[in-house]
Amino acid sequence: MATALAGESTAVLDRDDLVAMYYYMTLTRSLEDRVRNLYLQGKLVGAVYRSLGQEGTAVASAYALEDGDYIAPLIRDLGASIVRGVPIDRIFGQWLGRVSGPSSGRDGNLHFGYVERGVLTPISMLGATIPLCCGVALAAKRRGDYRVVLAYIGDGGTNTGDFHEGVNFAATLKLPLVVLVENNGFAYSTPTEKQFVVKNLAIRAKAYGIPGEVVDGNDVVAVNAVTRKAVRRARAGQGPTLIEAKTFRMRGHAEHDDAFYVPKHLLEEWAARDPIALLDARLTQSGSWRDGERERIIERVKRELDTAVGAAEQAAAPDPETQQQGVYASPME
Ligand SMILES: Cc1ncc(C[n+]2csc(CCOP(=O)(O)OP(=O)(O)O)c2C)c(N)n1
Repeated sequence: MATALAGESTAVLDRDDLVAMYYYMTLTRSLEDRVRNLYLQGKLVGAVYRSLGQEGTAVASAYALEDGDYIAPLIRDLGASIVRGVPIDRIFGQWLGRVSGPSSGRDGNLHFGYVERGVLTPISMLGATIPLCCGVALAAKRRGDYRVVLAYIGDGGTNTGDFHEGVNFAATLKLPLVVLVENNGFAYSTPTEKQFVVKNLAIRAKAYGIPGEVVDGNDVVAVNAVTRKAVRRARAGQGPTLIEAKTFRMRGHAEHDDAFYVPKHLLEEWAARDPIALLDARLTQSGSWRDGERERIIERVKRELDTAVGAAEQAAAPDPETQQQGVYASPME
């Protein structure tokens, strides 16, 4: 595994970056807590997916990108969308099915994109994300601007044919793509040992002829370093990298799933490696926190969430007359 603070590129992160990542992870976790509360209050339609315990992977990898780059988030990557600049009042608008949501109230969960900030809309068939990202990366290569596409995929999603076709295609054409596998132990109720027999999914990179990296997904410094290296490679026209971030899904697949099938000891082991607590400890041990800084972040997050939830609750529901808009390229007459 890549180790924290080892290697050339970690030095690029200063304490302000670490504090910023602490803020983004705290915001993501607290935002998802609020979404869960709205769900329990019966204010949301549909399932609530969250990234509890995995916030470090999404935040630290997205933090490695530059303006103009793209991400293709899945259901555990809300932190990446927040880092890339999706406003949180729009995110609540989405969850509440309001016109202020990026899908204008046509969907009520994480199936939204935000093109103005390079956030590609998730694809439900998971593995199909990778060929789609190949298309975006191919366009960037043809334009010659080499904007990088960071594609997220779960361990389960890597077992689809589309995933393999996509990575092979990207390798062959040397596309500016970074594929980040979030290996969180389970695909719904299926543990990884019932999905594949390799120890590390990143070893598959060898078969595509591209670099593969295994990283501790709860160590934000390590995740950021590995992603930054892959992004640099992609931007230099050297093609894709396959990163496997080892992390853990601390809730069920969604809030309706009590995860009875997840062994307790695994939850305990991973709780001791919580990414926010690890970063807090790092900042404390290195004497990097300024007086009251952590408390100010927690206050700021609370304030921002109060405002964002309030704005979303005030926003209108979509007008039924508009239901066919946005479904076809040109609306049906
Ligand atoms: C082709 C396909 N099969 C099944 C599903 C239903 N489904 C949605 S998420 C999911 C589990 C995905 O697991 P993984 O890729 O490991 O991601 P995680 O949920 O652990 O983040 C399944 C089976 C789907 N969306 N698409």
